Amino acid sequence: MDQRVGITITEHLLREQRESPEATGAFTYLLNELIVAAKVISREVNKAGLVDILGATGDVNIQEEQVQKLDVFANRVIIERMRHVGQLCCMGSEEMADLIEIPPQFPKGNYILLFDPLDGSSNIDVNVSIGTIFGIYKTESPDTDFDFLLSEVLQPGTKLVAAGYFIYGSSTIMVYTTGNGVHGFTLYPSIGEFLLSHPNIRIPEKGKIYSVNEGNYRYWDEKTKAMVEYFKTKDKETGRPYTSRYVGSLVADFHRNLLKGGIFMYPADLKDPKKPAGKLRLMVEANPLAMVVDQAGGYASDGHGPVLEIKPQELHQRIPLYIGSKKDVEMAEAFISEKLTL
Ligand code: AHM
Ligand code: MG
Repeated sequence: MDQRVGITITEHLLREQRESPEATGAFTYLLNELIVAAKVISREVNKAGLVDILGATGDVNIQEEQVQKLDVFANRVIIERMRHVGQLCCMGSEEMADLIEIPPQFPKGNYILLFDPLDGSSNIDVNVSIGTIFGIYKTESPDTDFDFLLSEVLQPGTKLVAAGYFIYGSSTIMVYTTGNGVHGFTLYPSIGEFLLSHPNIRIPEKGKIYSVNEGNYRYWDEKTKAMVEYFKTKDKETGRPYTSRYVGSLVADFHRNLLKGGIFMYPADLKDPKKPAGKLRLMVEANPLAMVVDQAGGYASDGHGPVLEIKPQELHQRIPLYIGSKKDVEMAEAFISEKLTL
């Protein structure tokens, strides 16, 4: 067993900081504050059934989806907690159309925080795991000019300095990477601390699980249909058919496949002409999880190449996503490029 199992997230961050000669402590402070925000959200998620916090507000967000009360709460907690820490030059949230500027009364720093405050919102009301996803970029020269900031935010995932997620499930778990492996921490509610429970996570090279919303089958192109048929087809040698698992919370589906192996996909579909690239967002969902999976030995693709290498065109850009065990994602790519057919 790894000797470090049980150390607190703070100690872990400090150790990483000490190993990086140019570290100033700013980043450690930033992540620590994000962890506090996640603890507040976790507490609220856990008592969601007890108070009048479930259900929709009646508003529709910029993605034209129903806004849930907990979404609004989580978004507010992160923004209010993070805007005064002094390490950020701006933030971007799935729930907000534009970048979130740091108010003039607060100091600014070099980091950019992008987040999906509460992913899997359709599962809030039914006690299924939901989560918070985050990615952190750095800019060399922070500026207050909006256009400048947006151009700094639209960096490919290869430039992420950290990424991860919190999953509010049967326990609350934080998984993160700073480019030095992937580590998971479990929140012990009685002491209010995240303790290292999953050091150096490695995703199996090939899995046995495929995760996709198969209700969209009729909206897929023939290549996508063939790929899913492939995972369902019986073949002893390649370990097929795979098992189907789909919760409908990206964080939960991703986390399971990260630990057990497999592929999660949200392909492009013809369901909504306004969303031809599928549902998931590059900056706040795909890129952070792509960095995590990459650091764990897996792979994330948009069907044509690495997600991390996509140069974003806009803050809320959507992409098709294939993510998980390397061999399974490469198999999906082979179907999309028609190198493989059924
Ligand atoms: P959200 O961020 O508004 O919750 O939407 C993203 C979620 C993902 O968590 C999940 O993978 C996907 O939407 C599920 O979509 P669908 O219900 O179409 O299968
Ligand atoms: Mg989401």
